[in-house]
Amino acid sequence: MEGKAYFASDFHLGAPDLETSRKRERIIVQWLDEIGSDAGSLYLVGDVFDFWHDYTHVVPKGFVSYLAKIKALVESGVKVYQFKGNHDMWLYGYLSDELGVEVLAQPHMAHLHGKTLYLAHGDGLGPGDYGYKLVKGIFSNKLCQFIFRWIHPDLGVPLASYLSGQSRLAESVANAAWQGEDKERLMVHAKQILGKHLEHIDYFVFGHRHYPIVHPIGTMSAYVNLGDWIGHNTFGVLQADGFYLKKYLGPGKHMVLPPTESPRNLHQD
Ligand SMILES: [Mn+2]
Repeated sequence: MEGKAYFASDFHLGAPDLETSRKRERIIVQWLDEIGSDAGSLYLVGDVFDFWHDYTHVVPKGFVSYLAKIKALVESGVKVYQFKGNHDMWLYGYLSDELGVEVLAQPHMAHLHGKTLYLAHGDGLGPGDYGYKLVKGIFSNKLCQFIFRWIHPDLGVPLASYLSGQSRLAESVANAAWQGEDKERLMVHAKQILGKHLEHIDYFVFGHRHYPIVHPIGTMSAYVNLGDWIGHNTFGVLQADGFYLKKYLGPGKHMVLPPTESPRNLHQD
């Protein structure tokens, strides 16, 4: 039997401080432990780390129980994918070499349980957002990456973590409420892809937005945002009878979030 496919994003491990992050890491590891029993694949849809940089000989401190759990899942036969997010785009090879995770930088199509999925972290997709697209261009620039690599980690990591926190705060203010179907960039992006893609797509699954929702596109497709593990602890699961967005409530407990016709503001609960 085909194992279930699980989806989660935006753990932002490391933020806003070590103590808070460790508490969140424990909950995430507990959840990973539970899904290990029936998972065939796990898609980590970006911003797993609030900041990450692969140096040639140095690994950023922290996240040991999380990294060990991911390695254990891979070794038990779960296929683990991790998208680069806007906070952790500097993954060069550590996660793939050391943990056996497949790192993805571009939108990815998956065929699972008879469904077709379009997956992406979501940063820089859709109309507008030119300021961010410029910043992403700079961070993706080989010369800038080369220069950052030569800043001592004791200086470079706190500096980048600070900038990462600033950008996360700016995003969370801008993203507080649902903008409406025609203004939500990832929703617009999904509709554009659906319009020009030859193959039917059942689910568009993104992170980045930190707003958990399943919202229909026409009658045959849906936009899914996985939310985050800062305030929502939400995840997706695709199994034989369809896709569910769920909220993890603690050991052994989760609830299904119903698909919406008109989005409710989950930030209030
Ligand atoms: Mn994020």
